[in-house]
Amino acid sequence: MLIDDVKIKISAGHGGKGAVAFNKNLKSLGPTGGSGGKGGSIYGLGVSDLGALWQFRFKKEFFAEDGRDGRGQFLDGRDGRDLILKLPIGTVAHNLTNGAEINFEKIDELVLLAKGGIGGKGNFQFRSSRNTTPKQAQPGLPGDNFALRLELKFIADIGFVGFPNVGKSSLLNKLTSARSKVANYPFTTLEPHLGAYYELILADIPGLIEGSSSGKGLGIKFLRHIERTHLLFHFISSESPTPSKDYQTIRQELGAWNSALLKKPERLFLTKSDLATPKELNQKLSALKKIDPHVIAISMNDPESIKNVEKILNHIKAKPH
Ligand SMILES: Nc1nc2c(ncn2[C@@H]2O[C@H](COP(=O)(O)OP(=O)(O)OP(=O)(O)O)[C@@H](O)[C@H]2O)c(=O)[nH]1
Ligand SMILES: [Mg+2]
Repeated sequence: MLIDDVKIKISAGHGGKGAVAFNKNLKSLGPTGGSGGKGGSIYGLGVSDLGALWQFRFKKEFFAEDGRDGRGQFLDGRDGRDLILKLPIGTVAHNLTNGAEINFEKIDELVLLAKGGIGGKGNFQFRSSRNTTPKQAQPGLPGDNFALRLELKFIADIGFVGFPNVGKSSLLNKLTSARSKVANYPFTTLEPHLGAYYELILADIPGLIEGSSSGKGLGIKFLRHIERTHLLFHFISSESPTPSKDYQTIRQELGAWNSALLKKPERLFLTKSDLATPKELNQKLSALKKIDPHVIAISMNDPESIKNVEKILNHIKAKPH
């Protein structure tokens, strides 16, 4: 199971206290209280492992170490150790406490999430010509603590959408080295899958049905994974008696999630063309041409049609958005 939406709490370390201490040596009286160490901060680190949010499945609270207190004899407290949380690229960290949003888009990118509190000054820092025996020291300050929602949105170029069982995963597997499960029943794909066609990342997502937006089937929450794509590939099976209606149904579900999905450029494909007679195929293609004049028929059993899909991808690859 892919974890793609979790809430956690993070608390950076508290700064250590400054010390009040004096030299015990009678020849050199004076303040010797060291300062407290800084509290550890919490950082997010972009990683390629899309399953990295799994670490938050049970553990929900994360703390960085507190700074140590200062001591006498000029001993400053040690800084608290920082904590680094690995987050898959494509993660949006929504800070539920202050409303900020941070996007993790690059591998190895380190971003501060919560800053550790500063340490208090010890009395040595308060010495002056007027006050050679200061008795004051500061407490350390608390670190930032926030509630975070970590939402994974795949970074893909093209999103595959359509009813279940129309051949989305079959095509992904054919075009890329992905191994998305394929079977002759609806809702085979339970989680989004990515595949790379050269530098283009294709995202195969679970099938949609009428009412997905109100929770039918697998629901629509996985549509978040194609929110950032540049383009949608919309697949309609030639087994369907009503291809144009299928198209509208899927569009309605997409719009219910986020109307921005409806503004993305899309390409239509009439799949499983080997299962329709040439006459039926022509009828269905002409119906769909009213929606996308470039619609093409494809079949896993027709290598020429797969080449046509590759041509489209090569064209997209050559003209990045
Ligand atoms: N005859 C024929 N069968 C196909 C073709 N493409 C896919 N299939 C079969 O159709 C069934 C569904 O294919 P999938 O690729 O799993 O379909 P999907 O759209 O990913 O389905 P979900 O994951 O349930 O949304 C499988 O049994 C495939 O072998 C095709 O071009 N021709
Ligand atoms: Mg599938």
